[in-house]
Amino acid sequence: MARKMRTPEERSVDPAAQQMLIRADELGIGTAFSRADAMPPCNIGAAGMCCKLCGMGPCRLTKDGQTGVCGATIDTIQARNLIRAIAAGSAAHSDHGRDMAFTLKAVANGETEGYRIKDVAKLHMVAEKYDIATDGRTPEEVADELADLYISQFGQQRGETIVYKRAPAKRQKIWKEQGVIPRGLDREIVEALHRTHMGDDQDPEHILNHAIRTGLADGWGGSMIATDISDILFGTPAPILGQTNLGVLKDDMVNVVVHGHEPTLSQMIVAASQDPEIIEYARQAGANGVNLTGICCTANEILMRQGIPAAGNFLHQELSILTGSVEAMVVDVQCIMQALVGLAENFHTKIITTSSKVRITGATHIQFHEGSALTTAKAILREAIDNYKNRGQVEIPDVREALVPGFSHEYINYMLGGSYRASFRPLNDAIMSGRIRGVAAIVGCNNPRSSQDYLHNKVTKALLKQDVLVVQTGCGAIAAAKLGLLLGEAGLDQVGPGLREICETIGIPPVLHMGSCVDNTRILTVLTQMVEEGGLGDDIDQLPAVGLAPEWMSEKALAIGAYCVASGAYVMFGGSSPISGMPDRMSDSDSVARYISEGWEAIYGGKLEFVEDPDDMIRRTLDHIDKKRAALGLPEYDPNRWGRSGDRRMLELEAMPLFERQQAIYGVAAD
Ligand code: NFS
Repeated sequence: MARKMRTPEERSVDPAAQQMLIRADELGIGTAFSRADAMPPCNIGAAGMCCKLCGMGPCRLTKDGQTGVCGATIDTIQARNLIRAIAAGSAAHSDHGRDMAFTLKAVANGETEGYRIKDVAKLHMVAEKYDIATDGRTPEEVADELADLYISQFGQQRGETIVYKRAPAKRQKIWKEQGVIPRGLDREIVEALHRTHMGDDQDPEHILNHAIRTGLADGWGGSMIATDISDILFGTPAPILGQTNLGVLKDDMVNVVVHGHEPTLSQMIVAASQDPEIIEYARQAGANGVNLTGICCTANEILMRQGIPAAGNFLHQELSILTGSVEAMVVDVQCIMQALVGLAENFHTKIITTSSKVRITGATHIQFHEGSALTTAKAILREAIDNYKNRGQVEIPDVREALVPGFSHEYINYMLGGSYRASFRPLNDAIMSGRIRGVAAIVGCNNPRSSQDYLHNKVTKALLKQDVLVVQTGCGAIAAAKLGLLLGEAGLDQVGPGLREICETIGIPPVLHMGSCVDNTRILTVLTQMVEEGGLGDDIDQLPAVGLAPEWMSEKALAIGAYCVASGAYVMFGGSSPISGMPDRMSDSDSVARYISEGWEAIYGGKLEFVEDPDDMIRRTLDHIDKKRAALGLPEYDPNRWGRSGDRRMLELEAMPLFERQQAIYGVAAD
């Protein structure tokens, strides 16, 4: 029987994507969307009912009470599969952090080309958290000591890693009592693999307890290190105007798309693309210069620091090549589809790999080293420029949207109070009064199994209407940006009255773009600062806040979910559940799904759930926020109380005749 192939409108809600999917069909070229249609997920593996950890299997546990050849139960198998995914996600984020730490060390010792310590204030701020002396020392001396400290965290064998000390005091105590503070970042990941080797840890709860420790090695470890060092080397983000979607590609310029995750390479390509010698080289090739754009989180890194346009999120990597306008797609690590090389063969696009960890058969490899970073970046751009003459027919969708990214936690603190009285007080007050009902972090990937951006945007729009302030990172942020929700006033007609007042008063969009996926740690810092500001309890689990990954697909997302739960957050994943098992599992008191929800909530105050229906996800979010508000003794959320102040009210008043205006303001008309 022929499988149902979805229409372009069913595959993505983004008109630029739809246009490229029509082009793909016309040209007879496959994409992740068509491959997803042609190959439904294995219903045994997708539900976590398959164990392939040894050569006696793979075992498929499809009947009640069935075990694997070794006797493993479905709960043990699901717990093992889940922790392995969390370990892989933590490994990816943490290895990124490690490379950043090595780069910082090299910069401190003058061993790199093109890098410098850009944000000395952030360097000092981070150093002081670990009692590294800053007085009378050069930035390089401080950076050298900080780099050594951070590098030591990865291979530490005993004791406690230090990053967790940035969490609220009460949270640290819970982690200590549970024995889940990572000893060393690598050690926890190795132990997750050891425990899940055939014949080791078989108690599902015991396995999942280590999943928390492995996740913490990411969130309060490798990812936080990556964010810190990116800010120190490339600058702490602040709001900047940017653009997104495929319409940022140019038909008269050499288009270079950087794709992947690490800012070390992309930042150098930004620098090289502005070099007069490179611009001249492009002119000689008949182009109007080099147009640099990004995909995935490397896009977020350069979008929020330099305003470099983002060609799109995860599912746009193939679609950007389908425009026929991309001379080179330069990739480093993570979220890179192997299909790119085959797809690019239909056009002139060169796929250039650059990391010692990632090669793709058929791609061009240009090895990137920090020691010759700028030279390599220029060589990559020359390769792209030389390819401009090979361009064939081009079709770039005329679809783009402006956005204002760059809301680092430092900037949020500053914007709420200014330089001299920077504070989270106004945010806490707005939540306490009920103008802001609560906070939702909507993060994570695109997944071609659902309609691209649909779940992200459905949940985001619904929560904004309910006066929930939304913060975003990664591909979710780009999904909302394409809708115009990341652009001040443009998004404000779509939000509730209380939130609107706050956005107008402070001058912010209703959705705050906080960066790449490793920058989910900025959200942890914001939540910690909200706790420390006072009035909203004394730990993260008391905040009216929820974390959502509506279109998740990567193991990194599961690692983020684990550390957010460990930090006290209610986390929901959309799409399919890798631990759903048989349909009646949720009623089984032993089920893994129940344990990571109710079991983890009893210990950490946070819980992880997989919720397929977006309306259910929205309802649960609002219920949770209201429950937390009630527990804090805050007034019940009432949208009718707000909306009569802020810019809109000022405009209304200005439009009134003097007499009416005075009556509206003072209740009586002045003489
Ligand atoms: Ni996060 Fe960023 Fe996107 Fe998902 Fe991939 S790019 S690190 S994993 S797909 S959000």
